[in-house]
Amino acid sequence: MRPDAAQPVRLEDYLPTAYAIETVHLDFRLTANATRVIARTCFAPRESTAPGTPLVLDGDELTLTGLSLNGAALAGDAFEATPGKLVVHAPPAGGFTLEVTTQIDPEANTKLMGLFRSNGAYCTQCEAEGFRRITYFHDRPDVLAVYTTRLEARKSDAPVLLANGNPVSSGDIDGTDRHFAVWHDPFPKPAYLFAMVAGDLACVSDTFTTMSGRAVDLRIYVEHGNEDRCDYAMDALKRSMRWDETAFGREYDLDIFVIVAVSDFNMGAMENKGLNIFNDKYVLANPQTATDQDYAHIEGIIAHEYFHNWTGNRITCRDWFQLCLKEGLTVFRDQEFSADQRSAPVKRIADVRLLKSHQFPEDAGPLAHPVRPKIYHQINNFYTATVYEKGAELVRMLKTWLGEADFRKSMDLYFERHDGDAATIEDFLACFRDAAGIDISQFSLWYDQAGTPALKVGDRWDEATGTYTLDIEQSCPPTPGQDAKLPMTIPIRFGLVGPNGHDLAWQSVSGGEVRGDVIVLTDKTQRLSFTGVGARPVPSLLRGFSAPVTLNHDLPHADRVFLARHDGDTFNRWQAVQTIAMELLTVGTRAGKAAMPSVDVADLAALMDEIAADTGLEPAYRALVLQLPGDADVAREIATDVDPDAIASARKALASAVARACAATFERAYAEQAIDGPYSPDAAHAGRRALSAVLLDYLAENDAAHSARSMNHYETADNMTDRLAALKVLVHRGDSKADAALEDFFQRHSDNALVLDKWFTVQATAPFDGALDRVKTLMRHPAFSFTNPNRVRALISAFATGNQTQFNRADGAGYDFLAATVLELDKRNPQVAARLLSAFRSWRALELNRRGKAEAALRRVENAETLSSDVQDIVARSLQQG
Ligand code: B3K
Ligand code: ZN
Repeated sequence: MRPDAAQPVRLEDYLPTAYAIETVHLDFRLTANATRVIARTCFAPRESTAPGTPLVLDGDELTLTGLSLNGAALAGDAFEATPGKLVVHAPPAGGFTLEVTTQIDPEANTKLMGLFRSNGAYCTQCEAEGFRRITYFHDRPDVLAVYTTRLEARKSDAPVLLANGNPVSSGDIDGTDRHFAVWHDPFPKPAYLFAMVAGDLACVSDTFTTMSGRAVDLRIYVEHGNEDRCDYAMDALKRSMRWDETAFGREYDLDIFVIVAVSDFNMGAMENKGLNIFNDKYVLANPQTATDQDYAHIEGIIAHEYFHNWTGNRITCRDWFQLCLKEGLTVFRDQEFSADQRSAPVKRIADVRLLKSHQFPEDAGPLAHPVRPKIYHQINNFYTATVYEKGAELVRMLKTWLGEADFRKSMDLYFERHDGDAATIEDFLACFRDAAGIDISQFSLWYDQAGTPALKVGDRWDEATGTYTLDIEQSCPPTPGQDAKLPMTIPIRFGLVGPNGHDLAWQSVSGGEVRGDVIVLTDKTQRLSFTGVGARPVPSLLRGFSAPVTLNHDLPHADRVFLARHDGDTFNRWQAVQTIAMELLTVGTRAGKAAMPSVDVADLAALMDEIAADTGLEPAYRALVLQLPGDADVAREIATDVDPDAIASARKALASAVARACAATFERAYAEQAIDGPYSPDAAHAGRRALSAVLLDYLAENDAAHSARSMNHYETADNMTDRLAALKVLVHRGDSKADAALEDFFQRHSDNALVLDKWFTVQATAPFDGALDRVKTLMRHPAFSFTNPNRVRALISAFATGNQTQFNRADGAGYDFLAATVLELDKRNPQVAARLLSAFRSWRALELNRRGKAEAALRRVENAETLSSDVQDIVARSLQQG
């Protein structure tokens, strides 16, 4: 092990601290390079704490400049301070007040954890362990305290001073050019929810009246000049507040709710109590700068952070192993919100696509971990698709299993029983046990067993007796550190589709529990027999993707085509088309594109033609059905010896065949999507634009005139969604007009960094030779900045995760580039570097040559002289055996 590797933290070792914290008074005197922080904290020993037990506080790169206990300076031998720890050897028995003074350098904080500067404004990010970069503290989620925060700064530097809670007082400091503000947060919270912001920011305000009639002051702070791009975020906030009242009975609890948008931020946003800090990408929008997808993300993330006020803040986590308690649950809540605000089937498909593209590969590779991990070296690396997205699926399964009413009852009990607690997954599940009266023990395995379970299905129809039998076997693949897995409770929503397309009834069922339209699987193998079925059914299983599993059922091709046409469950209609396409693509990849059976290709094209023309289906849904599985989806399906070039060529051949067969319909449907009147980001209009973008791409496939159509789409666009869709078609098809369009796009938006991110991404994801060189050149572009996480993600992460053939170049140059870039970035910002490195998460699935080259690149990272604990953790786990 490297000498600087972080020691592992284990769930089984959990112990509370010896001292609790009642209150903390923080006093910041802000200057760019030497901010002084005084933390006056009241500690109280726990009942079991022996008198004289040392007080041990967390720190990270801290400089201690003063220390007193109960008002008296501490003698040098009474404590020990290093940048990473403060120990008071023998504090007095009973409660005591410790006053710690530290000096920190926000300007030099390139990790963007703790207190840092973004475009001149001071701001904080404390989750997971950033507060210890501000002062010595019990920086862990189970120590809850009431915070009072005083901020002092030069008026010209920072006219706006914000912290958690409600404002208490503010004013000028006589005889100086400084002013101050005091904020008080009455709700006890852990340190990771602390936040402060100070800067010269513009404010957009509104009000919201809660269900009990309290008026809440709503404010969004942004850099000057961005005020006119906050309307959508504000509207989304108000809708979120109302929705949480009606859907979960949750009311907001402070007098003010503040959102601050900053341009340098490691993640999407942060739910600090009453003071959410956002990556500006997820706040700022107008039709000229934001795509429909940006609007949807803004809505979802504003909601997510707001919903954390109850699931995360009022009820927080006992320790970081319980992260999914707040994240999985809050993702589930934001998914439900967006489904309610938009189209539920379209939202579900989008969520499942995200789960499959991000979480399934994680679960199938060396970085696999349970939704509730049991060990970590670096907690920052566990803000993963597994904790968030699979965590949300587990909550969704509870709802599917129990039904709407018992789900709500259980959630009500959770809020009532645990308000003010730092809770665990056991606490959460106990509420479902108690409110719904179910045995939750087998279901709880979902939190502990990593890997995507597989269901192998066989079926039989007995015409003579009208009996339909389903044989289902569940298994879960081995994952790092976990070989044998136990069977789990799996809710399978289903229907038996009859010849006329309607679901058939049955008289009785044996072999397992069926609640309404949900089979509740519990055993490794189960045989369910349905009697009294009127005709041979076609089974529609896992409707709505009711469990995060893979389903292996050799359904005859004709049955799949039947489901694609007739399944009453819109999700499974989409799934049927995807499965047909996936079968073709895997054959085409393994045996060459000529091996795709032309009859099946024709069936797929016929389905797509019908669906494209079906004006009874919403355009957003049609857009999803028409999209073939992506290169990465096919790679995931193939799973071993993956050759990205073979996948790309099969996919191109299939897209081309579909485009040829459907040309006339696609042309007509494309024309039908044109929208008269001004841009609106609402779901109906966005759906039409999504469909027209998919069709534009197909139409460019075989059509000699595509250049003119795409260029026309680009030039006549009155919004970013249409303009970017056309730019992508031009650039990704290597169109002769691509460079001119890129230049035009740059000129239009040269003053807007967030829009230029799209310009970087389009180029980084262009699927042909030269993309890597283009990325390297763009890294020297004046609009690029290695210090801004959004720029790094837009150019470098987009290349590594969104350009399968070029990142996975057979000569390994893509891997070498990523390894070198990660090492460079690691010196500044380990969290973003570690995230970038996880683009290697599926390297073991590659064919031999690429696998060797990827491993060599990972070894170079592993052997670098200095590595952050973040990158060290990812590289070590990526390379571990088994
Ligand atoms: N809770 C934050 C994520 C913090 C990540 C720290 N490395 C945002 C969210 O999930 O809402
Ligand atoms: Zn969250």
